[in-house]
Amino acid sequence: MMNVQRVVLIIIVFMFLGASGCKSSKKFIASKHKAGFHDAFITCHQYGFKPAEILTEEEHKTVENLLKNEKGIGTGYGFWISATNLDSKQTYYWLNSGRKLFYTNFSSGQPDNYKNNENCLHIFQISLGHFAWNDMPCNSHQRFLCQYNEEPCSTYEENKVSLL
Ligand SMILES: [Ca+2]
Repeated sequence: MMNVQRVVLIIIVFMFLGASGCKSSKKFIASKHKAGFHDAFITCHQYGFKPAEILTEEEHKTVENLLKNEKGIGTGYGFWISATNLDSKQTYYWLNSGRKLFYTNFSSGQPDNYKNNENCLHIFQISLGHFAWNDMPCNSHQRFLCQYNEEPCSTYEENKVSLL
């Protein structure tokens, strides 16, 4: 009987945790300051985040909604995402996971490797509220995106977000 009560209690606790939404979910944040591609992503790690990887159309829309609310960004304004083709095969991959790009959302005519000097990707505003990807020189200074898994039962990440 004691064991049955214990099992019921455990089930109730798990139901409560599930109902309260204590599941991690991927979140994106935009830096306030600008940096070169590699410095940008070192900064993500230094703050306990990971470089942002946009893996699906849904995630692209999530980023778009985040950036729409950024003040003072005009057409052409960009944020580093963590893809580069600085590898021996010159194929684009995500810096953090090493995965090749499957989903992409390039602007028309991009990537063009302009002047044979563009090996890092950013997302930029092509028209009001709409964003697309483009390759840029890795040493150009841009704002950048990091990601983290939100743990709704903790305020730790929210506290860090204000520092970036
Ligand atoms: Ca380009």
